[in-house]
Amino acid sequence: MFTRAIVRPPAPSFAAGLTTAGLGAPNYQRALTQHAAYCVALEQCGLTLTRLEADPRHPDSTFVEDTAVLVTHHQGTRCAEPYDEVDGRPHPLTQVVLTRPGAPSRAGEVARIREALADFYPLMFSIQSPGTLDGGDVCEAGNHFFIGISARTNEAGAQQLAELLASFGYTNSFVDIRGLKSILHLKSGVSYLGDNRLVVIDALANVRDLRSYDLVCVNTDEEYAANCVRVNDHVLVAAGYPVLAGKLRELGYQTIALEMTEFQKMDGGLSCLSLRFLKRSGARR
Ligand code: CIR
Repeated sequence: MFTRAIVRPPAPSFAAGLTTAGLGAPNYQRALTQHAAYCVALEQCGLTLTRLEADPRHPDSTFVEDTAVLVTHHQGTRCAEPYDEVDGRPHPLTQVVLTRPGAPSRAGEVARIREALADFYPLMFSIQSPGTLDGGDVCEAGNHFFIGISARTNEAGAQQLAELLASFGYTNSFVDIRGLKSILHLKSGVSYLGDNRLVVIDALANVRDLRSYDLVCVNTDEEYAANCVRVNDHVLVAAGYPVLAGKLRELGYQTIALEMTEFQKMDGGLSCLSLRFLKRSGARR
């Protein structure tokens, strides 16, 4: 369950961000419209948003997911502190790990996210040099985490996160995606839906640790849609990928389709556009 999300609209410099997509330059006005619709969808899923100001110094700063890993404890995992409360009921606790993005142009994005998260979580961990880690390479799947080793996340960064996760009571395994040219981050190709179910691209469907989950496979034509996001009772999916959307609805999920064309041009997907979490009771906001 999530109650909050941090979002940041694209800045006018958005088109100067990093990309390998080869789909042409994004249209800034359309990106703003798509981002606004994304925010409405999160609110429809019950989340209260912290909307950060756009940051033209960092063209990729709309992809806030890469700057932090938010770990929400579930029943049955060990945790150092008692469960937190929301609306008077016990709820799991969240741990925050600030990342050290693998692209030097994105390193400066973390400071603002640290500040925003400090309103909710004064205690935060950080990935240290020489480790690099992008949040898009971290896929929570129940009590287990998959950590992608990618062009952005190196082994040192993955190892640091693995040790932190172990101290929070989670298991983890690494998935090396450096040989897969079609995805930037692990979560470009894998999403966790809850209920022991993963959405995966065909190229990852044979990874041993992933196979212990129920897999919803995404065919090569719809690879971009594999980055979908379960938010409480809904699943956000990119518009224009009817096969995956149909499979999800058949499985009983309520889907919300969102236009993502301008973010796709910059290698971004749905999950990258928000940091979703559970508000701590007693938080300053
Ligand atoms: C980048 O290359 O870093 C951005 N243009 C896209 C980041 C997308 N983030 C993600 O998949 N988690």
